[in-house]
Amino acid sequence: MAVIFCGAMITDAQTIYDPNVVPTITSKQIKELGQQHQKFPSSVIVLDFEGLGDYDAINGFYNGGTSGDGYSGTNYGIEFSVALGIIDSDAGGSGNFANEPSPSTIMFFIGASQAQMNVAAGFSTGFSVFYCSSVAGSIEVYDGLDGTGNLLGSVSLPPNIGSCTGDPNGTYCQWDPVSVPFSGTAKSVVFVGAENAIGFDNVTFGSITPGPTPGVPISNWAIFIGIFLIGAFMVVRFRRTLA
Ligand SMILES: [Ca+2]
Ligand SMILES: [Ca+2]
Ligand SMILES: [Ca+2]
Repeated sequence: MAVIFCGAMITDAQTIYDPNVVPTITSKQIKELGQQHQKFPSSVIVLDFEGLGDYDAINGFYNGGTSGDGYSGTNYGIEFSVALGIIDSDAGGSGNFANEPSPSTIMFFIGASQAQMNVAAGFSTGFSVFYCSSVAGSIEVYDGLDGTGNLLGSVSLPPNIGSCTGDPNGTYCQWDPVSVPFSGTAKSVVFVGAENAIGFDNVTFGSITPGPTPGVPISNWAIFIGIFLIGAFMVVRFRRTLA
């Protein structure tokens, strides 16, 4: 009996959705998460999944519609199927993860071994995302909707669950960036893995570099360098004036 009990505990600990956690996050708090959008460059679209509910079917959240729980995000013309949003248990949800690239919501799937994303208007250049997985997975990009047509590009995703810690709880704690460069126009992306065992965040279009993680103040550095250059220019001008 003890062995079976121990095995069950390990299994629970290694899934993204933890059924033993009772979510406490309120609808108001979920909407506030959605309003705290990361500052991404306007030339790229980043789906950070913030504003989705806990264990919430994404559906038309990014397509002018609603998620399963009735939330709405920006209308990017992107429709998801099978995929769910889930919120970190440290933020009041039921997600067993940490260090997610944009707190506190990620995308995962359950009840199937893959999830899909359709972009009816098509997209080009490339596609990138952060992932964390306890199983081998892959991402496939197709030129037809629903994973049909020609395979334009793919990337395999080795397990990377690691033995890290963070924020302060969560087994799925290591997030690696991957990109799928391709030529042509893509209309769907298929996320392949195993149910409840692979998570994604910061799905980024128009760039092969996924949206920056929090705590990387790229814009601050740009401001700092700008101030330095202006200061150096003024010193040079001042010295010339004296001369
Ligand atoms: Ca977190
Ligand atoms: Ca956590
Ligand atoms: Ca996120």
